[in-house]
Amino acid sequence: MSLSLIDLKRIIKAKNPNRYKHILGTFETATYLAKRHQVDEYKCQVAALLHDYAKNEQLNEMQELLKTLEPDLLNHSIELFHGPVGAYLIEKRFNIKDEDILNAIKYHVTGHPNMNEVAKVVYIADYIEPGRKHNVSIQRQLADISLDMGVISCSEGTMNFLNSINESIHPLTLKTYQTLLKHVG
Ligand code: DGI
Ligand code: FE
Ligand code: FE
Ligand code: FE
Repeated sequence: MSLSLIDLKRIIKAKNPNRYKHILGTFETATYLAKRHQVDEYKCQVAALLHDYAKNEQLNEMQELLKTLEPDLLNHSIELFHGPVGAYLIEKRFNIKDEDILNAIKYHVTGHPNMNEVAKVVYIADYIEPGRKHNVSIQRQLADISLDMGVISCSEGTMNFLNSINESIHPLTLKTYQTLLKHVG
């Protein structure tokens, strides 16, 4: 892969100026977690920089893409759209074929029961990066000990939040939580 992190940062800053601080925070946290848990640092960094790439895409354009990519998602919250749409656009526009990177982006909102270590790093980093206003100290502590426990705690936090605002939980969010909980036993 030939994309440098510096080029990627420039591209992302121009495309998502209002999200850039959050994206840099996610990048720094992903770098830290990758080192800490010996996960491929470059893949985590690229996925972290690109994870919210589709966040400011037009809703109707995302819906149009999802009709072929993932029609079932159209029955769920629009908040979930930018994961799969982002992965699709990144493959097309940057010619990134690495499945670890693409899956980390695709599943960064809901998680996935079979997510690998790169996806876990990005999922957690997105939730605990320094700019997050809500209390994430438990998630930070657990992610330091184990990526599985970090994911469990982040998905639990997300589900609590969704319950508090009466928002429905996507099956993948629940399945991620349940499956990883079984793993750590
Ligand atoms: O894009 P970000 O704001 O950085 O964070 P994100 O992509 O992790 O989450 C975006 C939103 O999606 C957040 O407000 C919570 C929401 N979300 C996460 N999982 C679910 C969900 N919304 C619903 N309805 N169901 C879910 O399972
Ligand atoms: Fe996101
Ligand atoms: Fe998230
Ligand atoms: Fe994010």
